[in-house]
Amino acid sequence: MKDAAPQTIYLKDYTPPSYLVDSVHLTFRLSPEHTRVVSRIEFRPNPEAANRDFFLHGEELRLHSARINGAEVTPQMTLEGLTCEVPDAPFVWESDVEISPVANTALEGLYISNGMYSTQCEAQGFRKITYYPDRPDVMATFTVRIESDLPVLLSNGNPVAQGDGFAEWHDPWPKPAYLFALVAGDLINHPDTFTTKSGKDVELNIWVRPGDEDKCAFGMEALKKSMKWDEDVYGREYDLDIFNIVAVDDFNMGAMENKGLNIFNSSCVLASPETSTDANFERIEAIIAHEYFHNWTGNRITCRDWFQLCLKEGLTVFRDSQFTSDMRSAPVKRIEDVIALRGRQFREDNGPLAHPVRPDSFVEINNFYTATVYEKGAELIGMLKTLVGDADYAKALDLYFDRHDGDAATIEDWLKVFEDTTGRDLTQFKRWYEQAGTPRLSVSEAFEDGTYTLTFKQDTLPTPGQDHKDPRVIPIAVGLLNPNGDEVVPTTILEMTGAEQSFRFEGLAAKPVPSILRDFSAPVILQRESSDQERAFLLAHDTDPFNKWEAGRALARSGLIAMIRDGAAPDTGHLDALQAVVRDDTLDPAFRALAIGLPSQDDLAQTLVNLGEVPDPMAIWQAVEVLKQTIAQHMQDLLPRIYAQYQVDDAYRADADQAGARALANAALALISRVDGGAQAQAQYDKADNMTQQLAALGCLIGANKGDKAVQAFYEQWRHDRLVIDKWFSLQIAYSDPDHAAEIARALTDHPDFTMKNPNRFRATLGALAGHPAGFHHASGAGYALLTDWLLKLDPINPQTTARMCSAFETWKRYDADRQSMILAQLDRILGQQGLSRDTTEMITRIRSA
Ligand code: 0A1
Ligand code: ZN
Repeated sequence: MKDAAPQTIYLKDYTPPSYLVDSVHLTFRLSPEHTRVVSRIEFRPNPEAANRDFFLHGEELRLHSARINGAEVTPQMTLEGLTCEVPDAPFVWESDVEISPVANTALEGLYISNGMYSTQCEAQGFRKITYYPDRPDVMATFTVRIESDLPVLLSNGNPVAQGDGFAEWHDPWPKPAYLFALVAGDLINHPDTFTTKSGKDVELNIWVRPGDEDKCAFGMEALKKSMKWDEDVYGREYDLDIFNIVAVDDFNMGAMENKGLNIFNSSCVLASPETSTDANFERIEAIIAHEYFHNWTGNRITCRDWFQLCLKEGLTVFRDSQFTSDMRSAPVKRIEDVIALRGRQFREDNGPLAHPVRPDSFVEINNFYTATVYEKGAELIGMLKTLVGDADYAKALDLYFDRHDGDAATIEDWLKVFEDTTGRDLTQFKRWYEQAGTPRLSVSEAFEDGTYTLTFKQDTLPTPGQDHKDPRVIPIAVGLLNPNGDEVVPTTILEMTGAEQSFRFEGLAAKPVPSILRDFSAPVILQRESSDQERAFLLAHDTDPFNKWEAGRALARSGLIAMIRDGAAPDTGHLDALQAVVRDDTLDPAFRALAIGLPSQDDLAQTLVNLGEVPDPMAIWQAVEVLKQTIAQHMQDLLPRIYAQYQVDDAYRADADQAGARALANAALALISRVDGGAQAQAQYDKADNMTQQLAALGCLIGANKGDKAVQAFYEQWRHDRLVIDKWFSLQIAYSDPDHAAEIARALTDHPDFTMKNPNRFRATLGALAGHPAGFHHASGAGYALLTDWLLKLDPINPQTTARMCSAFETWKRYDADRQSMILAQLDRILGQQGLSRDTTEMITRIRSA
């Protein structure tokens, strides 16, 4: 049956399930076109439920037979599942359904990727496997039998039996259906073991397609480190005999935390120095940790309903950030996280797709796996921790695990744990979960008789469906510096609760320079009139690494804005301050590499909007080009020295130290290429033995218009490696000049290696175009048209990936009338497509209604 008419689901309408499930037995007879799924499910009436309506979700299923307590029944089929008369007492439901994994291009439910069977059930994919109450508050133990000739047959939990053509698995931990997984294929494992702190041996495996077995070692180390870290820091031990990870090539997202059987997009687990960059290694380590940490925050304690998604995602992102900070450099991780937060979440919060961290309605839940739920959700946990302090945070988490183990919980449950631990009232804090939009925090200061006063005002612009905003509690970390650069007041947390509030610091000899929002203590936009002189002072003297970086960023931003708005020349004051940081050997090279980076073009566009201007993407691009060119010339003597100094002689290691050195050397190389015409980049390309150096050099060569030969050579070298070829697709677009970006992207979609069926390849190509602001927003409209053409082609095949990419259009209101009308025409073209998916319809409708 086809999709039901789009329906909005509201948090306020939540009702408990009518029937609960005690156990599930599934038998899969795998076949590409005619897989049979036989289920035996023990139901019992839920004493907490208000009614006895029996409904099972089911989509794209062929029902062969159904039985209740052994007697054949004929259910009534509805658009989204089935209903049936059932006893008002515990009963056994059995069904036999047929599905076609090979026809499943949406990659939700059971599908086939490169000859292997794989599943994706979050959020609502299980209903494409069998009839079931597919909601996270129905938790059950699962026993699974897989029948297939394929050599490797995996499911959740522990293996219980295995023989010729079958395997059986039992998961003793009750779980919702979204955590179900099954994998079958001709796979090779990279095995290891881990002994938990209480002495239990756990078998670990990473399963990959033949040929990829040399790319598992790093992921395995990351897994073991994650297991140890969760024991050491959160006291959480693993709870099964086996932990399996599988790499699959066709996957809509990064990875999935299925109980005991994590399934990964191969790009998020496979790694080798020759094929992966340092950034890839860092990301893989973080995602492996993220999925592993879900075992407690997500699986043992899950979400009552999908509105509570941030309960597991915000907390798990926060935990994986803590892990990365501990494994690598905490300041560098914080800066990277804030760059990502501003780039994706602030952008979302500021446009038509803005929604609260806990949304109160949705049409398609897959559209809410957003930067707001994930990244802002994690910021809220960080703020809570700052407000209650480390010791109470640890106590509250222990209570959370104690009190809610085995539950499908809510944000109310989460906050109550903190209230009970600390005696605090978190009513105001809860607004962070309920109100969309990024608060703007403006600051003014006064100094009199040794007393320094900071006055803050907060306000949040209206967002869709929310005109009025109440003040939120904001932890503002502040330090004060003396005019000579010494710190006179170390980091102090100011707790702002009102719309306007002042804080006093007494006994100061001179008017201090404030360092505000240290370590980015709250996800707000700080608005403070400040001079470039003061920014340069903080860049030189701030003891808080985040704010030191932030000062440099603010300097670059103000210089760029003056160039874009007033045609000003690049500010050499800024360049001298920057040069001092780049030269400072006492600073972490990774930090210095971040300090040379400029604000993104999207950040500059938004800054201009905040100043009441209409941004011109081409003018922004040109200003950035001019500034980079000027920096390159200004630092002409320094950069080759830095480049030489930070060459790594030791054998490649993917650790933070080596990665930092390579990042700084590559940042220098990018600038050097602007003055030497790419000579140094060519030399690096020719001798590179790792992807970090090879790819950076290739980018420089393309940027210097010297890339043709290397682009060709790179393809020949790597044509057998799909993950590297994804990079090849992206890079050519990312480094293209704006006048040709759409044309280059279009030509790449004609390349024989382009396929829209693989989400990674689609994102590498069309996502790269959407990520090139001056190319995508080119005045010709060619970028808009090309993306739309492909969204329309992809939607019937893979709605989820189509819908996610629609956010490329979310900033349309920023731009001039011509661009707006070109975008609107494309949005209408999308909405006009017959049979457009619910996912894409919701996204475009929300974007359009801005
Ligand atoms: N829960 C996973 C992400 C994920 C979400 C949805 C998916 O399909 C719609 C797939 C994966 C995580 O946070 O890693
Ligand atoms: Zn997650």
